[in-house]
Amino acid sequence: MVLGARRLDRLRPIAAECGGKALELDVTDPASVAAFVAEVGDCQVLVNNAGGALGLRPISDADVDEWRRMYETNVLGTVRMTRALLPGLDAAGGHVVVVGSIAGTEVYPGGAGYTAAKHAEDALARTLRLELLGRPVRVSQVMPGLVNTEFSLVRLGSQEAADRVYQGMTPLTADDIADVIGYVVTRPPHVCIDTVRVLPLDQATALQVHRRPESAE
Ligand code: 8X3
Repeated sequence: MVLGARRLDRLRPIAAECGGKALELDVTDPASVAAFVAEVGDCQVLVNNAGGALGLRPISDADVDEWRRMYETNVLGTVRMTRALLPGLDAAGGHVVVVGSIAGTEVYPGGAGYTAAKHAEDALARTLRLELLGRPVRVSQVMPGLVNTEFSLVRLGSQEAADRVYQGMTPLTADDIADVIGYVVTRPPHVCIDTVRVLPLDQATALQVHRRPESAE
């Protein structure tokens, strides 16, 4: 198992836990992708997990740099990694997993930069499946709803704002999503799980979330 991310200090303990190798990787940087891929060797499963949202500005106030960074990470990062590892995946009878979002099937005011990027990632995953028809490579997309990671901290810029996103409800955890990915990639070779939408029980759509009143201390 080879794990790639920008923050090696975060990655190393996880790699140690699962007996993998931790390597620095910035999917927005072609040189970083090339250096990472050169270290990978045979690849049977590629999980494109890098992504994220920046801000909640309406289109009338769009920050084009934020849009560009979201597109670079969510969409072009997935393109770079998939293109680079596809020959090996094809030879090995491999599996490409794209971690999209329910934002790839929804729109909401203030979310256009992120939903546009996730819609593009959805189009990418579906197109790849068409292009690889007849080849021994499975393509699966996992689309989570609210997962309590650093996602909202990065998007909103403060811990207080991030905490409000998950207030009064029980969000998914990173482990819940890893569990789904583990299930998807361990089916028999002729079974391709196309798309999985995974939401917390307390969420119906990106904006429709059931919240319980905070209990009095
Ligand atoms: C984010 C999912 O529920 O915040 O990828 O729109 S949600």
